[in-house]
Amino acid sequence: IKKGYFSEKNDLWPGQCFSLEVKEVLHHEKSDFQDIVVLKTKNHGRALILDGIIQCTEHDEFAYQEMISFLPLCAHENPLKVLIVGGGDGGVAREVSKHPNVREIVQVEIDKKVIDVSKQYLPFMSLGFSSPKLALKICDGFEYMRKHKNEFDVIITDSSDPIGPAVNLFTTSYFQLLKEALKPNGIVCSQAGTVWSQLAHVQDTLTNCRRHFGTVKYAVASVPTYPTGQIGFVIGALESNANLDVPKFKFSEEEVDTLRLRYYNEKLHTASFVLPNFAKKILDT
Ligand code: AAT
Repeated sequence: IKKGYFSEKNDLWPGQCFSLEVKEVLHHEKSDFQDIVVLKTKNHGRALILDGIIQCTEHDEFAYQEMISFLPLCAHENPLKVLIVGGGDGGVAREVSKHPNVREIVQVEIDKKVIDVSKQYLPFMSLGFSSPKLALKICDGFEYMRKHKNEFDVIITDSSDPIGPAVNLFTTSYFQLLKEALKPNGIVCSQAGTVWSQLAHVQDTLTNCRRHFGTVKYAVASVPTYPTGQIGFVIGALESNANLDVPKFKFSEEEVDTLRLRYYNEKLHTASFVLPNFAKKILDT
């Protein structure tokens, strides 16, 4: 990557790519798991790129981190213990620690280098790691799930796309392990890609989740620097007919201000489950 434009080319979104104008390459290294780049961009602040795919940019990361965190947390009656799989930039830990009921957060990230790089270059994300509620583990999320049963109220999989180290985190067996790691009334939420260029992949992930969970839905968020400007989440509850789209916990207007919620609100929670017809047709059971 040089000065000029960084272009996010990948077969997951064939024939198109999003580009960011680069002011400076702040960091570039190869870890044991992936290629890690931090850019200073012209208009989007700093950006973290793993294996050529944009993980977050400073200016719009809040949309993704808030939605992947508060959709499952607020759909749950009382989320005391939360597991985050992935999320090496710290953004999801930052958001989860804002929920007043959460007492304990465990985070499992495979690549320590992503954490180190985020601490050095993305302090607005990595501040999540300083939460006193957080216990951070460096290991593969899939392996971790094998050893933990009946332990968590909410599990958030903030994973990279299904290539490289994250490939197992979208499979049926992963959702089975998630189910076993949950306490009764538990809820899971996973990064699940966009309906515009990956509808079949979104459908597969939903199908894999539906094999093990009683209620499974897909919710959308608008993130301009993710492919097609849209990303979605697969949300599953153990119980059937769970009302995932009606938040059980509501932030007061004061909390929205003091906790700096810039995207998530109660109406948006419900609205994010409403899908356009072409996607609804494929993704609803
Ligand atoms: N917070 C938004 C950014 C991400 S980060 C995805 C994280 O998942 C990375 O830190 C990566 O190292 C970690 N990861 C990948 N595989 C595993 C695994 N098997 N176990 C634990 N952690 C893992 C998501 C960006 C979404 C991009 C959408 N196009």
